[in-house]
Amino acid sequence: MAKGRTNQERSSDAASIAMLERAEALGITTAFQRAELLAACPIGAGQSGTCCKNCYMGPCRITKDGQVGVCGATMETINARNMARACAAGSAAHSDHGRDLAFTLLATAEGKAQGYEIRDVAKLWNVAKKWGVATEGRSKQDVAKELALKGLAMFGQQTGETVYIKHAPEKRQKIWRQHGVVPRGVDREVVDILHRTHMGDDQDPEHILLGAIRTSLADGWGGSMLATDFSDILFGTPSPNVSQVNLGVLKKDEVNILVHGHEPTLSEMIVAACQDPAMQEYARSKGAKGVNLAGICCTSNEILIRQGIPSAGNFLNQELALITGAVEAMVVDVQCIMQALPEVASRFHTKIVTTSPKVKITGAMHVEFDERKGLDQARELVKIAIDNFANRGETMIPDQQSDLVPGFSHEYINYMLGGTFRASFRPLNDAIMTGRIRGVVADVGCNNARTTQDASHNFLVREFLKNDVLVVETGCAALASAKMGYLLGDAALEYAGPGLREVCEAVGIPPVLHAGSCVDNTRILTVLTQMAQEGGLGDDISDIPAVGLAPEWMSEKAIAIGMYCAASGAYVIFGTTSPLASDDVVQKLMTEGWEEKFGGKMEFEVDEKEILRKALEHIDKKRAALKLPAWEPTRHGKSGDWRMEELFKLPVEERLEALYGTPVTA
Ligand code: BF8
Repeated sequence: MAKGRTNQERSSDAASIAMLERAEALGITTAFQRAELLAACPIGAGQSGTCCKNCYMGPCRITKDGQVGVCGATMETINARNMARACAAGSAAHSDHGRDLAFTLLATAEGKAQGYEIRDVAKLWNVAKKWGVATEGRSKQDVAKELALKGLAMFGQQTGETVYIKHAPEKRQKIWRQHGVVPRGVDREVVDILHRTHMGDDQDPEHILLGAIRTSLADGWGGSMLATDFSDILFGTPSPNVSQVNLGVLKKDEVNILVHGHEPTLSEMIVAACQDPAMQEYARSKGAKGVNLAGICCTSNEILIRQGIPSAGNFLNQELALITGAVEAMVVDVQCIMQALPEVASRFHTKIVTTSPKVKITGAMHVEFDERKGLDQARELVKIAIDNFANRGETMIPDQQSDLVPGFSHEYINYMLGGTFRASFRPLNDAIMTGRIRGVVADVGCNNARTTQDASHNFLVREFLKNDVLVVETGCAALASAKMGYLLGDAALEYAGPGLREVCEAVGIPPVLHAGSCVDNTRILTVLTQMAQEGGLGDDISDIPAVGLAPEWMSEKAIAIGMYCAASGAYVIFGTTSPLASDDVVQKLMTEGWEEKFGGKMEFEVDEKEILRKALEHIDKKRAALKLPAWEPTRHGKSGDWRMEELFKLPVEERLEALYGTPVTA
């Protein structure tokens, strides 16, 4: 990794580059420079071996073939354990987010959560049915209470199968049962992994990885799926809205509040508090024109997809947003929050406020979130920000902001394809079967300070569009595309191949769909399941011409997501770095081994052009296996909006002739 990169090598986003220049001028260090100042440990990162820290006879650094740790642990065992532990941590984080939502749903049902309500009763009824909770003749509070209690019980479920498993395609369920990976409760599975990877336990790499698969499934088809469902019940199922993204959403003359992290619970109350006319008036009394709320990371995605609250950007934008000098308060909850924030904030007037009982950061204020007084707390936080406006110094807000249309929940995708009374995945399946759409790619996951911010996401999205591949996105990947305008029809359709363009114009959707935050990757599982059940594309997720990508990944949650997607039958490719670069054995277990067992696989590939090639090759292989016509770039595209546009460019007499067939005089 190059030392002292240019700002253009650090980020492909113009707003970020402007803030990196300002950071340099002010002598502020950000993650971009820290990644250059601190080289990744080549052994820990997998480039020159591996490292085991699971007992205190070590750490044992294994750098040569045949070398083993003090206990005799091999490279393969150590790598499998490291992968499994990352998966356990990632699953714990995502699923614990789900648990908190179950507690909020319970408190809401009992009338103890101030400001919260059950906003989507239809979703409540639908989810209750999945969970075997009776609805007839019962109040929504009653149903929600039983559902919340069942949800909470699932976390500690000791035996048997968790409830979402039976909603996977039947063939998939059989595969999981055959290989003994059907998960029990997520707490049980996370503990199982921590136990079996403790010194002196499970030492067979294949067996360790099967344990990791089971844990990841407890997250993907458990805690994370619950998080998505319960969030929709409480805050509404997303549907498309128009909003804006990038640092330009900050306002020069208003109090700017940023919410950052992952959970929608407190941030939804902050949305309500900011919209309160009394708060806006209070801001005016302090010399601001109003209060402006925006988000960072997945807390941002949660309120963006549901309430259309603008986003100031993705993971690597968090410090840069503070460097504008225009943020009065950044309120954070859990996950992906850099410890550097209070230090950067100390150069300005910005207050960093931690709110989760699980997260404190030295140098930050702490206002511990309690849903029983959620709205009051949100008002208190907004007031803290407003009172801080007077302390604002010089600001520099980049101009860049782009419109986007987020909010493509699986319910909405189903509806938009079929219509209210005939919601169906038939048109999507048909478009894939005819080859108008070559396949589907889910581009998800993080930014990584060791690569150019957003560059791989955006390169891959453009290339897939050119190849008639429909793209679904979540998390920081979606925000990267949003900054480029790819979540709007026109900008993305400019790249789309003729077949994909035809379908998107007919349905009226952009070819890049923002499906939500990272826990909402479960929406993609649901879409793939429904596509398999619709018919024509096999009868399992593994049959569908689809690939999952995390080209700029960095978090343990990404590992958990990659594993549950692979175990669900998808081909998953991770970019930027490979922790298994020195270990063909474990990489083979996770590719050839898993493909044989689960029909899906997880691979690390650092070259983005290779990611593209491998993904397209896989899509074409799946098309061939389904006996679908091979994709031909010029076969489709004879219809579409462009024909109308050309028509309108004709002189009026030619237009009339084209429209009515015979020469007409205007
Ligand atoms: O959960 S994509 S950097 S913000 S981990 Fe974090 Fe990665 Fe962003 Fe959302 Ni997901």
